[in-house]
Amino acid sequence: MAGLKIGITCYPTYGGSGAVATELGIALAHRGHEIHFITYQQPFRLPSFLPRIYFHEVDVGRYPLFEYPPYDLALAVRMHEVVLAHRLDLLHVHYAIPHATSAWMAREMLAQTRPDIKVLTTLHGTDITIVGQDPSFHAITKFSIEKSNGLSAVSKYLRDETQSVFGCSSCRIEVIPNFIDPTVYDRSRYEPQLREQVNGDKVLMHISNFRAVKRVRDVVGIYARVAREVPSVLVMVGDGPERVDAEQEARRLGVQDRVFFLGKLEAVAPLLASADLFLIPSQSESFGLSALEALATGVPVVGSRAGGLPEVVRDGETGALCAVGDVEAMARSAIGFLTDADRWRTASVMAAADARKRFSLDQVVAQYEAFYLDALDGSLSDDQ
Ligand code: GMT
Repeated sequence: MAGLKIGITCYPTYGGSGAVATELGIALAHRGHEIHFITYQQPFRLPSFLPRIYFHEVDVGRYPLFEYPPYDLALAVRMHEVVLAHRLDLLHVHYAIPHATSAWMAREMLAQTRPDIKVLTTLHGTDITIVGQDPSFHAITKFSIEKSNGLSAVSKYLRDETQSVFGCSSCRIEVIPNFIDPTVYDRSRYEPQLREQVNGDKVLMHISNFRAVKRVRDVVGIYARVAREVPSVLVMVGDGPERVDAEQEARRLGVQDRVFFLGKLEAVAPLLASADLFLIPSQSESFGLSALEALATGVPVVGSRAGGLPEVVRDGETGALCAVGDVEAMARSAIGFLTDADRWRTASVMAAADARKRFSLDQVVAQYEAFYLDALDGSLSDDQ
């Protein structure tokens, strides 16, 4: 297909939606498209230079009157400017709030000069399941997603949830899952450095932004139960509001010397290659990108049967899913994998193969290209 000029807006900070948006932009640029990231900071997974990739910083400015500087307006103005200056074909925003609203404003401002510009929104999770349902944001989220020229969600669960909570059962929402680069999430590529440091103990791992929804205290609780039966360590990657709680829980349960908090790391694939089990006991998870990255690296996943996780983890095969908060059951499942080498090996091989079969970069990026073409052909609902 001919190269498109695409504006991508996402949260540039540590998190799944920013990671997906950035890796999508990089993959699209490899396929000949021109990508313009429009956001307030260089996205965390974006290298400093790549051909056909540009970064446009949104400057909110400061004025003493503003207790809350209006980022959504500054973003709309920057989108408007970049569309005109670089003749973009479309704006693809990740995470509805406030990106879909800013893109709608930019499109309104372009009504005379670029009436053909399209706005596509990818829903990632808490923009629908938590923040979008807050009374302060519900109406504007519903309005903005309905005004998008195309909508995608990262799982069937999130599509159904969007249609139900926003009462738009007829909204057309494409399900385009998150993806992995199989050459990056490949166990055989990395030296098992971490493993050498733990003297043969099993390595349990958790990676997240440590928000309440991740239930990081449960991660520590599961590990403490496992540690009673299996010589092991827990490696916690990431940072966020609940990190202090998790550290306290480790002290309370007496496992603080075996729990390592590494903070935010950019490249997680080499670390995952040293892991034996990944823990994700979230309250809600629209997809669970970190779980997919673990599976692709051959790491079985134990977590909660919540949201879109059952679409990613094959319960009983590539991992085990239990009721939210059932720390005992998750610990038993974890011990089951860690104490049965044949079972672990079968799950590990199947996890890597299944992730490649269903969530490989090439096939998912092709789905996004089809999504773009569909919108540009005007065949998606043009409810403006
Ligand atoms: O919704 C969030 O908490 C933020 C977002 C992020 O930027 O990390 O996470 C969501 O998007 C990811 C990428 O699509 C999904 O893998 C996560 O499951 C989803 N988080 C939740 O639904 C809690």
